[in-house]
Amino acid sequence: MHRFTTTVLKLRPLAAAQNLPPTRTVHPARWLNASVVAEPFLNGTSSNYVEEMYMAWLENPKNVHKSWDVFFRNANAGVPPGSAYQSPQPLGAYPLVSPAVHSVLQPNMEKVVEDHLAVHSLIREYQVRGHHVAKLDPLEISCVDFDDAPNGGNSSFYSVFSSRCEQMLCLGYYGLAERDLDKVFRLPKTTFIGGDDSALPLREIIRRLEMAYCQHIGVEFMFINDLEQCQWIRQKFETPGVLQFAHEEKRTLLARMIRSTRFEEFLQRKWSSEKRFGLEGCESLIPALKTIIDKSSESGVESVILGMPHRGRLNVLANVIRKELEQIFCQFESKLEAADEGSGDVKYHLGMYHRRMNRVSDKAITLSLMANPSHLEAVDPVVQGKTKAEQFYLGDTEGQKVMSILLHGDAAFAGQGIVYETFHLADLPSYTTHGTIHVVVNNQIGFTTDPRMARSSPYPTDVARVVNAPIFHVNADDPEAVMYVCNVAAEWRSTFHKDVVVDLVCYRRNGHNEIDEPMFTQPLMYKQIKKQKGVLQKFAEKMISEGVVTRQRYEEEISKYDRICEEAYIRSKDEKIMHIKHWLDSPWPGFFTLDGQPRSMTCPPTGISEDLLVHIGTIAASVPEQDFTIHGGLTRILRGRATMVDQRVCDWALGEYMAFGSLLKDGVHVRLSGQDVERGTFSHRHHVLHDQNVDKRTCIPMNYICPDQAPYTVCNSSLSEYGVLGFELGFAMASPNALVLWEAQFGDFHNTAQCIIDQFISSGQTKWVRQNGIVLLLPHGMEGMGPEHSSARPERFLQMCNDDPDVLPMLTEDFAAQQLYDCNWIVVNCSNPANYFHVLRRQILQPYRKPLIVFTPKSLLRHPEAKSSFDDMLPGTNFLRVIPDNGLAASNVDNVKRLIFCSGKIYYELIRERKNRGMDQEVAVVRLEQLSPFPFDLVKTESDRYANADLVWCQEEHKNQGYYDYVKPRIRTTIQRSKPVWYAGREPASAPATGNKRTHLLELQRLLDTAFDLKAFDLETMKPPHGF
Ligand SMILES: Cc1ncc(C[n+]2csc(CCOP(=O)(O)OP(=O)(O)O)c2C)c(N)n1
Ligand SMILES: [Mg+2]
Repeated sequence: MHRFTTTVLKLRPLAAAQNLPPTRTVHPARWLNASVVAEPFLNGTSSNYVEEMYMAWLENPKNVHKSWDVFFRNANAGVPPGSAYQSPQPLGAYPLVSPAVHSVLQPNMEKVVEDHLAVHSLIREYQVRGHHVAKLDPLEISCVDFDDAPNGGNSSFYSVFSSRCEQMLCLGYYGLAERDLDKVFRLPKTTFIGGDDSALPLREIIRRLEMAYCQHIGVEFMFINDLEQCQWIRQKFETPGVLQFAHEEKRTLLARMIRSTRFEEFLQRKWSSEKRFGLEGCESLIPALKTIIDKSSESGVESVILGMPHRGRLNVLANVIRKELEQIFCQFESKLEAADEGSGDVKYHLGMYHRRMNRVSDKAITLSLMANPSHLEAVDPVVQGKTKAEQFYLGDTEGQKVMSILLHGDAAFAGQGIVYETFHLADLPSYTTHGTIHVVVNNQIGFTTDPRMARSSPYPTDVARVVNAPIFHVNADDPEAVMYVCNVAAEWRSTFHKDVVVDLVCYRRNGHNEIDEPMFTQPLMYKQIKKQKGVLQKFAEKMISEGVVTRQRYEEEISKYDRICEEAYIRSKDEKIMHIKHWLDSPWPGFFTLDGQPRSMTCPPTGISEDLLVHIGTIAASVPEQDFTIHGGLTRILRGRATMVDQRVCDWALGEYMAFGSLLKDGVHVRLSGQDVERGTFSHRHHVLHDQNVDKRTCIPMNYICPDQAPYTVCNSSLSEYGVLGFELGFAMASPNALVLWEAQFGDFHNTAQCIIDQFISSGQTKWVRQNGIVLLLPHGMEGMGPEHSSARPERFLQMCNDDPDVLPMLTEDFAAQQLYDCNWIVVNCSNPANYFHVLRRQILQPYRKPLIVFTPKSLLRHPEAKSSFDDMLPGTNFLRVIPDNGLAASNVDNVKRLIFCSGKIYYELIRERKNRGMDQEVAVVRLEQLSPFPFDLVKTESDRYANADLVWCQEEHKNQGYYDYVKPRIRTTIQRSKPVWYAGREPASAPATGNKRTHLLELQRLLDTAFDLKAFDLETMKPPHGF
């Protein structure tokens, strides 16, 4: 941690620190009248001080010293500059300076002002930088020098504290001297150290500042721009006596420390060779969390959603969430049989949901700990999304009922970018959760790496400064200080509804896990740790010496908790089966049957009535608010929509409108989030209309479908994929009755959210038995836009699908539904608006939830042929997993020489080329709209139908990309390997697309040539890339 030198060096004014002569800032005198301002001695920073005096004088002349009274009277009466000041009365009458000093000082008003200013600066310096010298580190080691480089390498490893008050030299930096210590100074309004006193001797001022800012709590807050918030914090930490607790509170704290400490010791005794990522060295985390929860419950919070990493997770489950101990202990038993699917790694990854009474507030509270992957901090945005959703469904617009707590390790908090991305959601209207409490287990190490090598900022918490969150550093070896800070953090959240950070500065008694040897890499630190008395022992001794508990009572408490653990341990032996469903963090009551099955296995038809299509289409073409001026270009777009409704057709945007509008009408909340989604990256959507004359006046026609509809949320997000996708995933987790969609600006950018896709979306259900119906809209297509704006990387999504390429499933009647139920996610590329409409509706109407990946079009958004008739959306119609050829080829199947399977936009290039070549009878083109789960049944029907044709997979993507590697083995399995599956497409490449338009068109023509060259795959003449 810090290099703790002395206040002498640390709290000197910055100018002195830089070896520059002290400078004075000139502030404009804001409210002083002109003749006061013109006084020659009131230059520089003294004007601040005088302003304060002047305000006090205005209130009541008696508020200031007689000399100031005379001065202000004269100045106000217009006495010329330099003459308003008159020497004060003999010093004996001067109330602010102690009599001993008065007798020796000559009246010198300028010196008085300067001394006051110096004292004010000193106070401010403590407020700004007191945390630099606070005794935060239980180990008293250091590696950061605040005034030099962030990770000062020249610092001594161990440092010595010395009492600031004795180091009077520091006063020299402020122009004060030891003889000033007993002078009395008026306190500025920006401090609360005086309590009821408005003036104090300098010695006492320093003592109180030391108590407030330089003990076990380091308060970092002066960067906050809001004066009220700064005042609030100053009051919480400066008011004399704030850190005093009643005996009852101390006893509760001790009991919590006992549980936290003895729980780890119990695990260590029973399973000494098991990893558990114990909390030893930071046992006060448990009372910290409990304090936050108690205080929040008192202020009305009913649901707390927690996200946390490995460190102390078992302890949190046991002592905060209150999972039955036997359920935890039995996880160490390797013979447990799994009752349901799931990765089985319960201890460190599964979540928990528990509703119980809070004993302190006497109110019910729900605690959920979110399941999370090993990927540190990845759960942060997911927690935020779920919190937001719960707030949304409860109508909790201020976050008074639902809140989140995020726990972090010091290395991960500083190192992982997702922390920053999550912080930036904190104040955005559609993403704010109205304040998160962050708790950092700052054990000053990450695995084997110490902070000097792991971060460039002095604290691991500096990232929080971007959102003006106050940061409370606290020595975790002082449970009372921890409790105090946590109380303030919870109060801060309930007062300001903003983020706050509690930095528990602690140590890690063992290695990264209990079987790691830390001395290999941190020998000095661990020599120190070995000498360190346990925090419970230290705290208990303090409590006993203060008479809070007797030693006997303390020992009884310990034996009582040990007995509880022992009894649970015996019961845990009876647990033979593990029910992962008991570890769900987000149950969906009523959605499944009692034993967790879907209520049915079929999906009703997804079409809607003509009337509804017309109604929604009309809304989509209208401006439902009075006197609302829209842009002329938009008027044309809306007129176009009205024409489409008249002609009974939909383009892509209208098809989406129909899906959203019809679900909203049925009470299903729809939330669409992502970068620029309101208008749509390609300017096709326009879900939010902007009045051209009135700033910020907007209208969302989708919220005018019908009076009792569900609300529609459409929100442009921050420019973050990882954070926002994680957030929407969390939002979708809260309820199955919502269509939650995240759209990438271009599909290419989804990979900055890869962790959410890999760890949560593709594998979440398998690992954590938790379904999720999130929809990813990924604009995709080779359109000559270069390697960064062309591919949503279908190959990657398909590679993660769980269906077996080599096994032809039983093609039973409910095959399609069963397949959907069994899959880990659904991957589609719809070639027309009707199919997009159906697949979105199916997402909600099917009786289970699966993530849906949609490769969405760009140029097809406006392609005249990529429109759908209302007929394809009426009752009885459905999503088409495969769209057969319906042209000349289909009516004369025996003459068809080639069957081309394809997916997405290439279909339109293929049929254009086929027409140009006059090959409509010879070549059939069949579209795979649902790529995964693979429609074995329908592919079989199509390949059987064209028995004389050879089979080609055609794609516009490069051969090692797109769909080829996924579809080829599955088509081969479907046709029982009776024929080759030829390839027509771009050659393998490392980048997804060329940036050269000419090359792009050339490549396209070449692949079309291959697709329609009926001799291309003659074995004798064939060239390599098309091999089967
Ligand atoms: C994203 C990610 N990278 C790497 C790891 C491997 N890893 C597990 S714990 C750990 C150290 C974490 O240090 P810190 O955040 O300080 O937590 P601590 O273990 O000290 O409590 C690392 C690097 C991981 N789990 N996640
Ligand atoms: Mg750490």
